[in-house]
Amino acid sequence: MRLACLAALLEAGACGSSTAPSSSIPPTIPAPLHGEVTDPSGDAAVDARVPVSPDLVHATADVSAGTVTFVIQFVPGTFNPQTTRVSVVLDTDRDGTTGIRQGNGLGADYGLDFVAGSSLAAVTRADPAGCAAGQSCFNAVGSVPITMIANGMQGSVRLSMLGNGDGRFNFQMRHTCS
Ligand SMILES: [Ca+2]
Ligand SMILES: [Ca+2]
Repeated sequence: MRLACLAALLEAGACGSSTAPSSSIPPTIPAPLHGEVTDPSGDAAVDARVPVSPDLVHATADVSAGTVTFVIQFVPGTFNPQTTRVSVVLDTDRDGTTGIRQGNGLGADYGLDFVAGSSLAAVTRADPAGCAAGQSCFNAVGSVPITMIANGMQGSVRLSMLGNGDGRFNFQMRHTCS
């Protein structure tokens, strides 16, 4: 996946913030998980193709009932519902040696490509063997709808589309331009 204009790099683990389940919750039902990352405002790289570069400032990932929901927000006035794209890579097994190695050691097993103009986010699965052979590193496994929100967008993906993990994963997010 070519990253046209790198404006922000966020990373976080969607785990750790939940408290121990109370005795009224059966232990077989995982507590909801929440991950949150922030990025400085005013650091968006200038891109000549768009009048205003989207400036990513905040993203959350919430896992509940077998679904992970990403909410991505920009500095007011910088999100463009026609051209803004956000690429997310997910290390769903939290193992840097599996998937596609990222610069910081994260081993991306799945990807999400939020394309605001299409109102869809493509879901992709890493193909380390194909990638090593010079072919595609991520292959499409489906897509999910994007919902526009104030100054951003959100989308939800069933964990069954992401290898049926337990909902604990590390992720990185990059703003790109379409
Ligand atoms: Ca930013
Ligand atoms: Ca991995």
